[in-house]
Amino acid sequence: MTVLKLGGSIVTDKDSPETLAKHAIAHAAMAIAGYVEAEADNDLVLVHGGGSFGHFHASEHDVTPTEGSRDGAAVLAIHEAMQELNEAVVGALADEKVPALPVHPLSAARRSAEGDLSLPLETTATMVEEGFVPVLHGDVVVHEGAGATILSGDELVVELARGLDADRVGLCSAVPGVLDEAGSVVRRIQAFEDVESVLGASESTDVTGGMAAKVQELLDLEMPASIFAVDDLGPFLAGDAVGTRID
Ligand code: IP8
Repeated sequence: MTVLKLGGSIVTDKDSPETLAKHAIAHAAMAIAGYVEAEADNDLVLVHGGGSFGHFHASEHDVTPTEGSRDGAAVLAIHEAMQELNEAVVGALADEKVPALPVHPLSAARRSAEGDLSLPLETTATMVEEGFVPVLHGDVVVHEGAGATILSGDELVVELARGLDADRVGLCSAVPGVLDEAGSVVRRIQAFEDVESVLGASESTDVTGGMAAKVQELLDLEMPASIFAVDDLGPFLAGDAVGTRID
């Protein structure tokens, strides 16, 4: 099984509130359709990030992965923006005949007071077994003692990869991988210290931490993960080594 995240910077224009990156979504949907058609036996679970939908509303209402809100209207605004984005992604996949189905984490997940995420995966697993492609997304999540906080797509990727025993993980991002000081792609990362000095914070509004948080989460995984640009999505799905490999 492959768990693939389409970054918020791929599916939206991150600098303009609630703006879809329609061309990139269509391009990704086409690459995924080619894979699903050619590799019918290889299971796929998709996740997408928030971009200018979720992050815009999260920052409007000061909600982060640790700072929660009990304002129903604020939590709903963030969730509804993500639902709208999810509908666009699922719709583009459906247009390419990918049997994609939406999964909304808010309705099933919870975070404990200690910050631990629990997300029942039976529905997603059965979707996969029955030949569907579940499409989850970064969302708001009820958080014991804090109201609701932000659940990043990266956290979902880690949870899904472990819980569904995936063979590999892909993060399709706006950049061709993790870049070094000279702007070249770092081909392999095995420890955070290898890249600590070059990983800055994300420039656009991104409450969940940008590239440094991604690398840290992926290093904790048991299976290999790759970060690559949308042009490398087809080759990644075909099994090629692309972008930065984190293992
Ligand atoms: O873009 C964040 O997901 P991410 C989702 O994967 C929200 O960090 C609601 C901001």
